[in-house]
Amino acid sequence: MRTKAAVAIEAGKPLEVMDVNLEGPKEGEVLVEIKATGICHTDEFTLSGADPEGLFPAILGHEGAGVVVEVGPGVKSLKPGDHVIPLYTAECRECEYCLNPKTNLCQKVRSTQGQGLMPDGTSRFSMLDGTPILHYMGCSTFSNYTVLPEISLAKVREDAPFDKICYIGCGVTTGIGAVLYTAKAEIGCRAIVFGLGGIGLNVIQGLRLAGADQIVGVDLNPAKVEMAKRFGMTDFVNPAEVEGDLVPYLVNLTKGGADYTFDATGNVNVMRTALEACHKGWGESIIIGVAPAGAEISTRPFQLVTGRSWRGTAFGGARGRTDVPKIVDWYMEGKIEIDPMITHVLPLEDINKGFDLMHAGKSIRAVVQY
Ligand code: NAD
Ligand code: DAO
Ligand code: ZN
Ligand code: ZN
Repeated sequence: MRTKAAVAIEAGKPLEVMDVNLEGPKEGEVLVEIKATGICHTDEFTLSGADPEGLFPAILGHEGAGVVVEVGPGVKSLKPGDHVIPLYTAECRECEYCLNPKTNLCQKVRSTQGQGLMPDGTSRFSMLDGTPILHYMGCSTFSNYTVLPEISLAKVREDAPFDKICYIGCGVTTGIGAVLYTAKAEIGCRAIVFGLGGIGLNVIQGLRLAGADQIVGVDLNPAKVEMAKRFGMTDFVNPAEVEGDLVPYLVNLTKGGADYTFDATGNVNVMRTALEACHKGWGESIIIGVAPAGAEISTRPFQLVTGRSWRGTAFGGARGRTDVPKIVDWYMEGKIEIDPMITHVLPLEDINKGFDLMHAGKSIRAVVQY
């Protein structure tokens, strides 16, 4: 079949919206009509060339929601008409990783996904002249129709709006999951969130859900304050307005250091501050931000010797097929909010405007509706 898609031709160039060929689903695969897709910082990171694993030409996009159109041979858990959210972290429920409760990093399709291919080692997308186009993070949601492995799809309730729940495909789950699944934050904890963007705001609402007593937000952009307060931030710190070292300021503000800190900036200097602002003896710092290629983190080892822990999380530690449908339920039951964070809705033809808005720090989440 043919489908309309925004194709990343090469790093540093805007996406090109065009018709492309899409082959039908093979063994264990599913054809999905994407109804809405969010533009995440990570798509921009890849497009800009900062991601060393970025492959071209490719159809980017890893945050979406849609409807199953056709299932390939052997697919048992989904049928045409089912509503689904694509998962860039699959959940096969049988690999060594899925069977270990300590991780969500299913490895079943990991190697082919990293090469922009389906599990049989080939791509379903090509240009109209036959040039192959690669998949991206196993999802390629910047295409109206896409093919994914069955294990890379979470089946969700049918009354949930696509243009909102698409955000659960990355940002919402990453932020809330970092608090609930990775940190396992307790009622009454004190926390600091660095970076109040599309991920950090969801960390904040995750902390509110967990019953945190103090939620300190740190950002260089004061325009982020109003939204962060709405989601539960109790204190705001702009590092540019703090005289002297930020670490002792934050330790003092949190009465000895935070129980949990979260980096949602991707800046390695911020990551160090986040670790050192943790409480001596038990504070845990969770890295969510993806740093530029080749970047390294550092601190004095004594910070760890004296009981602080440095950790990281991908997709908020969520097991997609199990946890994503629950997060959709939380949204539908009013336990979490999504709507105010979707600041812009665009047609596919304007997808590059969504990237421009993100660059300018003017959007929290721009969503493309097909
Ligand atoms: P964003 O651009 O919307 O937000 C980043 C925020 O950090 C902005 O508000 C910015 O003003 C602030 N900031 C930048 N430098 C700062 C500094 N030095 N001190 C304080 N604040 C600073 O980005 P986002 O969509 O929220 O993504 C955040 C990070 O999370 C990115 O690195 C992204 O790649 C990563 N990410 C990780 C995962 C994962 O699974 N681990 C998933 C999605 C995104
Ligand atoms: O090696 O098993 C693995 C998983 C590696 C990729 C995990 C994703 C990391 C977060 C990237 C940002 C997500 C949008
Ligand atoms: Zn993302
Ligand atoms: Zn697995």
